Amino acid sequence: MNIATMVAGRIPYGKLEHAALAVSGERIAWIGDAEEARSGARAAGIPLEEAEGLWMTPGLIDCHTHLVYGGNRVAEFEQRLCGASYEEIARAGGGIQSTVRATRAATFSQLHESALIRLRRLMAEGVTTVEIKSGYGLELAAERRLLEVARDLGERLPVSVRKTFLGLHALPPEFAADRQEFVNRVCGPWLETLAAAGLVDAVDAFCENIAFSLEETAQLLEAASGLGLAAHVHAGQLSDLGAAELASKWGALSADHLEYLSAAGARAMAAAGTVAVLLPTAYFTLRQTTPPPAGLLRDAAVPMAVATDCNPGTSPCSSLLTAMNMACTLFGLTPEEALRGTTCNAARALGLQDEVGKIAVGMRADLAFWRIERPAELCYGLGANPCAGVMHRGRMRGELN
Ligand code: DI6
Ligand code: FE
Repeated sequence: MNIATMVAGRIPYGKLEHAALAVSGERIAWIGDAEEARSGARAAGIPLEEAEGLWMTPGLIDCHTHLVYGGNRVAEFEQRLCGASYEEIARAGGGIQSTVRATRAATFSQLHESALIRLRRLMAEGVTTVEIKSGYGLELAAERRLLEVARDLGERLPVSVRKTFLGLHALPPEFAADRQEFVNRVCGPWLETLAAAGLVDAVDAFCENIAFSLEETAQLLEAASGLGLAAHVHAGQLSDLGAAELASKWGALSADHLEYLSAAGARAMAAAGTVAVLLPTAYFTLRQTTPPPAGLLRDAAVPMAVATDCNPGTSPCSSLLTAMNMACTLFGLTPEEALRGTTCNAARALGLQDEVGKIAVGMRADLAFWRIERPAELCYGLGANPCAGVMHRGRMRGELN
């Protein structure tokens, strides 16, 4: 076996306190004792990344973002503070539609430049995999541009990108008189074209009374399944339409948000293995008061993931550690659950559980190093960034700091 690097540090939650791993190519080839690794590395002349005293976790995974878009929504933020609700603004043609206008008007490089700033912030906090949704183009060319920006970011930067076609996000004004025609295009030629171009890992729909119905969402899930694509569903953010049940019925990888989730919905998710993606920074931004039923999800053994939902309207947040903090403080997750939510369970939400999200032999060597006293400190600080370094696909992004 060709060992390129070894790393020594502490692995949290019942794992090794004086651990080391060996990296071969992009993968973890061996895990064992730090002392053994040090002498082995010395004897064989293999470089050793000494992270003694630092904690090592799997590289963090942000499994739900909309980080490529044009413009911003700071004016709407002010309107909401003056009493307008998110739904009222959306119904008046603002909200998602204003970002759609700004996104359609933006060039590839403008979209790229603004997304890069947000992505770098995520990466600085130990993120090694990020899911990016389209959904602010809502016409074929603009949706394609968003997905191409997402792909390009993943090719240029040391981070793995999963691309999701959020075709059913909002109804664009040119289809106001013919919803069905819009849904047919999204689920037919647009999806087929984008998938054929290799730009779609999964689809998504905003299933909500201000957005798309259960029937419309089902049409997209059926089309995706016909093409062998995975699916996510924005479910139960503002009301319970039964979207979690629908997502489960179609074997979606995840149902996301879930502030309004019934016991039947949680049971359906458990039976289907659909991951609950919790988005506490969106809940916080909208000043919602009904948190997702974490106890119900826990009791039903539904895996819980935590993500930023990074988007200009409801979650202008590019800090996954902040989302982990709020998953604890607002939703009642334990720090260990929050960390599982951004590692192994987030990997599952993307269908990547055999690749990333765990420190184990055979998994990809995606690691984050932390200068903290104990693992719960990852969730403790607000605006603190204890990340001391990152390894992506077996290569350090820079020096440990
Ligand atoms: N749910 C959300 O929180 C975002 N999209 C969605 O389906 C909000 C999108 C926006 O307001 O721009
Ligand atoms: Fe979202």
